[in-house]
Amino acid sequence: MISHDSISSSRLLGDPDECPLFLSFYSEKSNVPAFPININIDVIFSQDFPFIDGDEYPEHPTFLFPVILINSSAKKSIKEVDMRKRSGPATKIIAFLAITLLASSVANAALLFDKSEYAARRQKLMEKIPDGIAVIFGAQPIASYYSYFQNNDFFYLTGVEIPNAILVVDGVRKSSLLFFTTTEAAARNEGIGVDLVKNPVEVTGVDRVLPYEDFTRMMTFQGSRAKVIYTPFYPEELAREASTEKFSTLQRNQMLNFWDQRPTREQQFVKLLREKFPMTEIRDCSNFIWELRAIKSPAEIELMRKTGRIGVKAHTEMMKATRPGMYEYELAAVFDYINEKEGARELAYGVIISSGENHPYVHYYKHDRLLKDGDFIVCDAGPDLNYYDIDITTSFPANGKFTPRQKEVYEAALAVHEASMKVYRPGLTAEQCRREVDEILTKQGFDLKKDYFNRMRGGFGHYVGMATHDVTGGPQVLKPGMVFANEPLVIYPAENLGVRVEDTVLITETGCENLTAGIPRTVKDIEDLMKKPGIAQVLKKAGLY
Ligand SMILES: [Mn+2]
Repeated sequence: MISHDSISSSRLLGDPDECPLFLSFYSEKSNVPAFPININIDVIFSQDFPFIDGDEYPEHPTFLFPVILINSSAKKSIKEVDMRKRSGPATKIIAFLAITLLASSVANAALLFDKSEYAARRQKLMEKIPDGIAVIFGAQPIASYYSYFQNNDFFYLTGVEIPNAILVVDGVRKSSLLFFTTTEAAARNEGIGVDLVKNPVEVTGVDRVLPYEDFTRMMTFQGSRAKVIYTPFYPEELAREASTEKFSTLQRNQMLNFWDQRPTREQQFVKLLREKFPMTEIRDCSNFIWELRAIKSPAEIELMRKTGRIGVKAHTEMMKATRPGMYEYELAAVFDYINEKEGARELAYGVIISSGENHPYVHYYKHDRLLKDGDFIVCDAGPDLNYYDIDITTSFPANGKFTPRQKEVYEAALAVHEASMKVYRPGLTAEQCRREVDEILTKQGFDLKKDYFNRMRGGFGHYVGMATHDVTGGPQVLKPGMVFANEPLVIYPAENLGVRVEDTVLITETGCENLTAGIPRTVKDIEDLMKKPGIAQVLKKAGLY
């Protein structure tokens, strides 16, 4: 195996102007731990390498190279290789051997959860569709420089991150079929476990795995015989999206826009199904999947606890680092840094910071204000760890010291938040929750006639899970396994003051659990925390920034 250094040096091969994609591949893949050497060729292109056939480099190649290997002692420059020539059979054999070598040297990433978890979810979906089949598309390859992100419903049912995969759940025969076509090396490029590609039935626990191309044949046969074909009518939910909100946005701006009128991908599929299978009923199954997603399993809860702990740490460090004279985006950067350092590679949503005149705008993503002495900050930010989100909001003074008015409003919000935590339990409705919260506040001596208590009552916020605004709406009646936001909020635009205290809460068998416990929340705790030097102050002291 060659070292990182020799991989780096191989980047020097070739002319960047002649071969930009090739070089970008290397700069992206320089963290690959090992490449096989001692293969008696300098460069191997797979047959799918996009610009082998093209006269120009494609701007957005969808499938990038299964294999490129460079002998560490290669003398030949890349530009000497005829890139337009397809690999011959001998090269393919060597490429295959190389892939096998590569595969054996890499630990295979398993699914996020045990395969039995996904089987149980598909089983529950089968029970909801006893009269038909459900067809669920995975996300397409992305046309941007982000890494691939599976859509939440597909990932929920399969744990599979392969682009352009299709899941068919058969409620009549009680079986699951997965369709995809990829290569081991393409999977490696996406960071997908090689074992998943080599032994997909074994790894995923579905009954059969077929090439993507066989989907049409299956539909020709099965589609016309099925009494009902179910498919999600709502748009697929990708990173930082919520399906129902996405639907409303697309409806307003695309489907009902006179100069656009394009259907969504899902609508187009429904239309095709209705045209091709006129005797078959086509029904929505979005809600069936969302009903399942609303109740979290023990494995999901464990992951969300971990995600919650990361969010707590990131919020605490961000608060600690805040001082007047900093820009809000510096706070966002601290959040982002701690989040990623702790292993959460994504944010659940762009960091929201409202301060000054921005308090009324509860989804202000630009975080571009320069913080002044006396400003009050509302920061809504959460990690996404392995497709699971956490929603947290902290409210604190930029200078680390509450004014009497900030303290008064903040403590009212905190009281509603804490009283809610005392009453959340299975069987509770939002109205009951409000009544019981009022009782607790009265007993604590709060005057409920105060304006802020009228604006801010106990209750339940939105669900939280794979999306921050998970599935549709929020709970009506609490059930064990539900996860939602406890987020009392009050805003006084004329005073440049807004307050929100938000944690992500799990309903247990007997009550609730704060998945984001541990954030300094009392006025004293926040003021004490902000007296300490945060990351920004430590960097400054060290002469950096
Ligand atoms: Mn929220």
